[in-house]
Amino acid sequence: MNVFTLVVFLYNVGVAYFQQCTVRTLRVDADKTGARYINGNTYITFSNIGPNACFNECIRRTKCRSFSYNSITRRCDINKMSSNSETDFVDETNCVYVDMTQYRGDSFYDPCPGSDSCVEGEVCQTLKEDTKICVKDMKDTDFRRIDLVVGKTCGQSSTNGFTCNYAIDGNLDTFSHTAHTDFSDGVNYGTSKPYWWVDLGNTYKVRRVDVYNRLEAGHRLHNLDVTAGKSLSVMSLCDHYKGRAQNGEQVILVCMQPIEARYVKLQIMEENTADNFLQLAEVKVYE
Ligand SMILES: [Ca+2]
Repeated sequence: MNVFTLVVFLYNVGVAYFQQCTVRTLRVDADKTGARYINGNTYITFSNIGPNACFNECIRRTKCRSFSYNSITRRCDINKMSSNSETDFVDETNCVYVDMTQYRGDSFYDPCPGSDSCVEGEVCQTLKEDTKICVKDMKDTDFRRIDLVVGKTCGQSSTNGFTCNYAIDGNLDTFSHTAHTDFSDGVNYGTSKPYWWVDLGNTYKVRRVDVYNRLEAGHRLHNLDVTAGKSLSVMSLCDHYKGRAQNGEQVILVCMQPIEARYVKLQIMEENTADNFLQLAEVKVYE
């Protein structure tokens, strides 16, 4: 059997389009299983991210031609080349290889079709209005994490059982949880666009925010604005996440440009939809 014609279900990316009560699910298939691509000129490795985050990190970089993903170690290698030569692979259990050629330029998969829009060393970002921009690519080691611990001042639009602190307690099993204006308990929970914010305690040049999604009902994370600023009344857009996310997904949001900020805020920008809760397992902020 030719392994390259073997279609193996890899994962649902979790992007669901609701159109006239029908749901279209984005689906990606592995081109090779049980193997890792070793000659692809890997230029970024991401640690501890989900498979759809790995897909997204690749598709957003126009020079990314393939990726290898290990579902146990959660290691994601994105590569400048693709291959169908057996000698370019080594056996690795729980690892899949995906050739991006088939997805590149297809607007259903590719947020920034038009492969010449960004050059090597840049990442394509899609703004809310579907405007595309190219920003400088950054590696994990280019960022420094700002300490966020329980005790930092935080807030959220409303609370359904779990306060804002659960998003900065260092435990991926706990999560903050807003309520919803459509709750039938008669309580006014304020805005129908739920939000969460944290006071970093000092001013930093915020450049990246990682959102770790709740392990259940992960689809609720979508249409998310990440903003930062010196006060909650003067915030600038860092990045926007369309979603929807998967359970437990780590969503990496790199700011279009560094933002001098003491506050970071996350807000779902959609009103009056059912199931409109903001629930955050962890939030990590980087400068
Ligand atoms: Ca937590």
